[in-house]
Amino acid sequence: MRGGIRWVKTHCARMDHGGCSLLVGVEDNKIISVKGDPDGFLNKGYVCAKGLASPERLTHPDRLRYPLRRAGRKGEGKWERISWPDAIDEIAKNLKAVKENYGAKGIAFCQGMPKGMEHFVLIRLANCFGAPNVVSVQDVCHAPREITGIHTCGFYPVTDFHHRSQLVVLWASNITSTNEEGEIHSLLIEQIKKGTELIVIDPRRVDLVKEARVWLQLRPGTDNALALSFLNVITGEKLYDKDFVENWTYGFTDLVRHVRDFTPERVAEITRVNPDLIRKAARLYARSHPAAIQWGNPLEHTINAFHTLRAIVCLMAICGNLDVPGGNIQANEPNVLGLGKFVRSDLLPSKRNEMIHAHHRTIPRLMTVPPAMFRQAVLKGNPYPVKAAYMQCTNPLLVYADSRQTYEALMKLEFLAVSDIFMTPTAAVADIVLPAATHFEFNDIGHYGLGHGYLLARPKVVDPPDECWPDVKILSELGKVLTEKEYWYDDYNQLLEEVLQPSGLSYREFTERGYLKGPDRFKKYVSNGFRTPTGKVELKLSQAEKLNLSPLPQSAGLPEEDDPHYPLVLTSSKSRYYLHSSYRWIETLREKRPHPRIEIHPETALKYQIRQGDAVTIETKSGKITQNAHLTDRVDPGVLNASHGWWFPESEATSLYEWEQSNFNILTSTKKLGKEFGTPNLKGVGCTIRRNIY
Ligand SMILES: Nc1nc2c(c(=O)[nH]1)N[C@H]1C(S)=C(S)[C@@H](COP(=O)(O)OP(=O)(O)OC[C@H]3O[C@@H](n4cnc5c(=O)[nH]c(N)nc54)[C@H](O)[C@@H]3O)O[C@H]1N2
Ligand SMILES: Nc1nc2c(c(=O)[nH]1)N[C@H]1C(S)=C(S)[C@@H](COP(=O)(O)OP(=O)(O)OC[C@H]3O[C@@H](n4cnc5c(=O)[nH]c(N)nc54)[C@H](O)[C@@H]3O)O[C@H]1N2
Ligand code: SF4
Ligand SMILES: [Mo]
Repeated sequence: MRGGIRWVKTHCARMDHGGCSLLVGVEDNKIISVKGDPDGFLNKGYVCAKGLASPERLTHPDRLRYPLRRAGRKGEGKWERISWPDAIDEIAKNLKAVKENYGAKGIAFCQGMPKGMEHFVLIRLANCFGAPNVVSVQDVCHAPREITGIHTCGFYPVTDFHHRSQLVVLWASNITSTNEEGEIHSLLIEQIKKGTELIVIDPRRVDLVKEARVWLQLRPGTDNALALSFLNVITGEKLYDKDFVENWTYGFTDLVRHVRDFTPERVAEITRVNPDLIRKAARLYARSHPAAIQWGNPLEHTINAFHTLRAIVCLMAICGNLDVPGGNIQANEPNVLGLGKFVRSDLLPSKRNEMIHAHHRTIPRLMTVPPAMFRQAVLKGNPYPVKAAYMQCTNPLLVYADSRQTYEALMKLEFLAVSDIFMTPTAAVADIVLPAATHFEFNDIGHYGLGHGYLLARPKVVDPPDECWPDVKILSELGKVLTEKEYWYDDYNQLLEEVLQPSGLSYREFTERGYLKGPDRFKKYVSNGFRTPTGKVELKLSQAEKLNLSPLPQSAGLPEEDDPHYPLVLTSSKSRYYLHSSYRWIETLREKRPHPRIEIHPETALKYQIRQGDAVTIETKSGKITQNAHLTDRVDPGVLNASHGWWFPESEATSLYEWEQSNFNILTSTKKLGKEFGTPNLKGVGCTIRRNIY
């Protein structure tokens, strides 16, 4: 019997960090419609193309539906269907064997962008199992911003779009495409309509440049020098907030002396930005109150991430924009279970010393292994061997810098299990592939642990098909076999109740409310001081020596030396139609962006005899790939913007879905890594191009 349409309110997820409230129409266990919820706390009715296409993930005919065991050589594309008990057994048997021979540190638990509670349950499983190595893409995604914030001002300063800003700086943030971490751009657009001004710092003329008072079209990978130049102008012209600086900062005179050399003229040579524009932007930021810096992900794609981000937090501080409404705030979390307790860090107090990267002396607060260091452990046994990995929600063959090194590492692992919703190049070289249930198919909590001060309800809307299991269930079942049963529940949904318990709400009550938000409280430092060793914003780090860090933000100039063989400067950005390497197989999205494209200025195209749509070889010192030319004056003639995350799900399994063909990370390298976070240079890489001749 047909039941008619039922509308369920939930939040979008796993198409980016998530955040938009959605109204989902369901009929007979099938989603037939998705709409933006006008009452959405973050989106006010907005929904993007990915959100609208998101139910197609559930029903794609090629979706993984049963656990698979490798039946041929690694990567040969031959599989046999096995039962869940057999899959769990086989994973447990292999992980236990490695633990016996090499210790639990010989196993890596790998996660991509955190997508929901599965991320934290994975860390819990690793802790319960005694395994210190959770590998994550955090080295290029948020860890540098969060940890640098904590060292400098005691918290992670997030943009407050919920209160009026006089000015917003979009610094390496293409918010109308990426809406990252729930900074859904509709909130910003509302503000712009009411008169909020904009500065855009981006090598490309992104959508919001048309609304901007100033656009700094810098050379990719040079934000570091630019930020120091802002500090030079603002301190030199005494445009800072004097009361704040006097009462709440440490090391101001040292910083002033330190940035004296970074004049706009000198920095213009590095950044290619006109010195007068640098001055104009710095003055505008300093004179606007409150002003917020929406700082994006490319700031983390450099070996100098720590210094760049330190300089930017110093800017927020000296201009009096920290923890004020409409500035960069310390979001207050709702009353739910703390992360440390949920992930059971108590069970593995030795983790800090045992983690792979502790041996490389990265910044001590970094609790996940940088992927480059994980691969060194697999390939060279440095600092000790890693022999097996469990991966969920990630596609390392596309998303880690230096894809060939990733390939070698994956092939060398003695055992690899991958949980995904679709066969990917990474899953294709695994020993066991697990069919995950995905968003809309289980109860989940969004934005837990992300530091934005709210939790979003993502109640289940439909049942998963066939034998797809939510990751949290898979991890719980593995936990019961690999670790003490007492850490797990008969019903994995209890893990969600555990998180919510301090709030006094059940999961059901939480979903009725839709979201939980911490209180709006600002300028907490007035009563408590900043949570740094000096109680002030540490423009100069008071414990730099102890932590093996530079006390003041440094500049290393260009990300790499100019090389006449590679005269063009390469960067990349995320596509509004995809999430990293995910979802090239969703038809309605693929129709919108069928090919990997590289943005080339028409003058440059002419010089290299390239026409619109031509297949073009892009070559760096590390390798070469092919993408299709898209001629546009959005980029400077000296700069190219390529697409990240491309593979071809429609091609042969034996080619690993042509993982090498257009994959941006074939062009990147891990030879140089940032000392603090193990981050490679992904931006500002020297390259050359030519038209492919067939
Ligand atoms: N549609 C979509 N949304 C996403 C994602 C996705 O893959 N697709 N990924 C999600 C994730 S995990 C993240 S971390 C966020 C990231 O979201 P964003 O921070 O917006 O990241 P990007 O798109 O990489 O880059 C943002 C802008 O920086 C510019 N840029 C490139 N190089 C440089 C540079 O060297 N300096 C400066 N100043 N700007 C530069 C690019 O031109 C681009 O316009 O988005 C999230 N949302
Ligand atoms: N050169 C370069 N490299 C980059 C970046 C860049 O800008 N340039 N960006 C970096 C950043 S910011 C990030 S966050 C990383 C992203 O790194 P990843 O998070 O590894 O990226 P994705 O390609 O989105 O891979 C996610 C995988 O999860 C699967 N998946 C989706 N839903 C589920 C689910 O419910 N369960 C399971 N088990 N699997 C699911 C998808 O099918 C997909 O294969 O890449 C980083 N790498
Ligand atoms: S912006 Fe993000 S959260 Fe909103 S609908 Fe699109 S993918 Fe979903
Ligand atoms: Mo990310």
